[in-house]
Amino acid sequence: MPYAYDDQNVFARILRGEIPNDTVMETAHTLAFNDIAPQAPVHVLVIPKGAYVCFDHFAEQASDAEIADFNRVVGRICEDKGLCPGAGGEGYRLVANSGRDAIQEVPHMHVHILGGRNLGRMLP
Ligand code: D5M
Repeated sequence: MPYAYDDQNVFARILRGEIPNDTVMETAHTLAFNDIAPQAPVHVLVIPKGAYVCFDHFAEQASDAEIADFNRVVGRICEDKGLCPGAGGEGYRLVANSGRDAIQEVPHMHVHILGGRNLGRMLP
């Protein structure tokens, strides 16, 4: 079944400049901005500019250039925020809620970068 993308979702509207965002980084294929309801001292959302509903849609149908760009933005933000455990930081968590069971609120693929505090165990 083809993926159905709702172009009225809030991140599509941010990408069209219809609603403001607190931009952290922008590249040709990717936008990163602070979450409106931060759950940690660092809570950045990274989204592709392309119309992808969820992680698997992006992973399967985005170009290599889009995927590489997206991953580099995630890595650079972690680095800029001083989170990278390999470089003296205390670490971070990446979350990509996808679909109903994950309670994905916004149907435009996004990764949460969470850090700046002990995030606790996610799995028992
Ligand atoms: O998470 C969707 C996330 O998107 C949630 O943490 C709130 C955030 N959000 C919603 N609207 C905005 C705007 N306008 N700016 C910034 N952040 C926003 P999910 O993984 O879909 O449950």
